Amino acid sequence: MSQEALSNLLQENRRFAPPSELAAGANVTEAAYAEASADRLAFWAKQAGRLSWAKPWDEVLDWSNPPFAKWFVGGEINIAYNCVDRHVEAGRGDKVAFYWEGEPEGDSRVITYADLQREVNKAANALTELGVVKGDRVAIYMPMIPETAVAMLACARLGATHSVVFGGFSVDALKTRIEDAQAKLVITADGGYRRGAPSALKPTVDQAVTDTVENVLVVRRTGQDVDWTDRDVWWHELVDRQSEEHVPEAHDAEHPLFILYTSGTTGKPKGILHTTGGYLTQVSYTHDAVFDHKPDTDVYWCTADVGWVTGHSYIVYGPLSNGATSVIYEGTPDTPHKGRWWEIIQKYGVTIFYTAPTAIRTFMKWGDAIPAQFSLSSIRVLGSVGEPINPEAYVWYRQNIGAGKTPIVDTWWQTETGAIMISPLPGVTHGKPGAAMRPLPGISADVVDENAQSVPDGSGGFLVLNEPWPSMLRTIWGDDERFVKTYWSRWDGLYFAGDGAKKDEDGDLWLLGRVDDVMLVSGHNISTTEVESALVSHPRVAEAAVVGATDAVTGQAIAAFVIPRGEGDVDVEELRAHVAKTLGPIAKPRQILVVPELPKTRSGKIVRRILQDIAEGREIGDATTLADTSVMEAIKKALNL
Ligand code: 6R9
Repeated sequence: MSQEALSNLLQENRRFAPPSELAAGANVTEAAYAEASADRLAFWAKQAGRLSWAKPWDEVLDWSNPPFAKWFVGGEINIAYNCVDRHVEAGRGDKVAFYWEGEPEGDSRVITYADLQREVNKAANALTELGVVKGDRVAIYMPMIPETAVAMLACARLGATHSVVFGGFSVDALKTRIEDAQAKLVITADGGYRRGAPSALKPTVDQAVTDTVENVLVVRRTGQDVDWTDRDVWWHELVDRQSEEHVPEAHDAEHPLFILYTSGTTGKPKGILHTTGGYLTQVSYTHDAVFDHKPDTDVYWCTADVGWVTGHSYIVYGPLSNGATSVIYEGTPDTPHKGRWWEIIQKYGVTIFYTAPTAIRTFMKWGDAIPAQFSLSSIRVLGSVGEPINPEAYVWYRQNIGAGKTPIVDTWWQTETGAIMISPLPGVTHGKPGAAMRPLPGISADVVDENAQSVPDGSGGFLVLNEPWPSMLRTIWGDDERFVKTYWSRWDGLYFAGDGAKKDEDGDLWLLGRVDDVMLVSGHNISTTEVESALVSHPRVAEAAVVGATDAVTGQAIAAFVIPRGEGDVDVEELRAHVAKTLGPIAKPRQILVVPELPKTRSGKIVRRILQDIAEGREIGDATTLADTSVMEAIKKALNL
């Protein structure tokens, strides 16, 4: 990206005030911002007090060796105890922890906190019998079933560091992750249900295990045939016969809790390391504050896969630390019909719903009539995560899922940040479609120019975090140097998130996508996000992905891929004119290609590299991290490639 700040082309003036009832009873009020900025460390110490510590900390933050932070120094805590046992001890053992909904209809389970305690204890005893001890690494390659959360909590209880690998990843992806973490155990299942059929997992593990792996622990989920070796152990044979008692040991606040790999655009995946006390403090606080979670009345559903950081922080650790009742769904949103998610919301009376813009745009494409068939009146807070939410998708979500009145929290954060960093508070903030708004209380962020100078309101630049935060990544597993180089070396003392952002006239923040994706057209920086949002604001466009393609005249030219909404042919000239009208002639795409699907990762992020290959007429590169590799065939067919 050049010296010039990111463009600021999009005009979006709609505003939504928090509903007065929600504002009146909100967990967090405006006062929290002032309280936190008066004494940030005292604020976080107070939030850490939400948890039950075996030994209090001596110091809130040790930042004497930046960027290597230590939070709650000297404190000791057990995460599984905080997420499970403590609720049972407080007399809430009968409260539902998880309503689990399998993909095959009628296949559901209800798991109370007392059930969860028994299962986690048995699993911890089973892992101990397999020789897993504190400090070992355990890889988890699972479908979305309750045993996945149980396995994570059992590791946390023992102090074994888990590395969850998304169940859609290939042999190579799993193997490099097992190797890098030197996992001693892999926990998997025979398979899981996806799109109406069992989908195997165990054969991938069989090919991916390396020398360090002593055992593979296998949950029987689908009952499909699996190959078996001496190394393999059935979960039901080992775990079911264990004692239901297990005494949790307290772990140091900085004990490694988990490694989660992010692929990045180049090179070997980065093992993002999160530790114990600070991580749980911030996921617990943010789950309470951002979703206004009320443990006695709310039914919470985060639709993420547990292989994504959102699943770690907002399906497992955040909600359980707050004694939440959550829904977990195993399968895809269109099985056996396109209203499955809304049917689940109706069935369980979901009150807080957290999903990704990619899913929202898919539902827009499927049409308003589908959610309209279900009662969604229980919903009182909606959330979004994973990429900037296009204003049009925001308004559709509010209108069709939120009955035109439910606040939407657009939550910006990363695998690296561990927990939500920038978001509206549903009882405080006036929502603006497309804006993540302000850093949360206790969090400090800014938008800076090339020289690390804070930009004025109304301008764009680079999003940075300028104070350490409790759930920050501690390093890249085994590679401190890469940690410093990747995140902390661009400007002294600032964490560079890799995202572009702008401050509007009120000083509120709008995320503009990864800076690597910013296009340079005739000397102007144009954000892919803004052009995509302009396209999605046209009634005939459901989804759009934009890339900069090399162009002899303009340096880069805008190439857009759109998925149509509604029936009939799409007039691409009309779409080009619409973008020119919305953002200005400079942002008019050189070409627009109509496609049935877009290449995406599991967390819904568009893999622009692949689209760039198409736009520049190259052979299509590595597609192994796509959520669904068949998408590429559909695109090639539509474009006659
Ligand atoms: C939680 C998660 C991180 C990247 C991040 C940014 C994008 C996530 C966003 C958002 C705009 C939001 N991102 N949430 N951009 N608005 N509300 O997604 O983690 O998979 O590591 O991705 O996702 O580009 O830098 P991760």
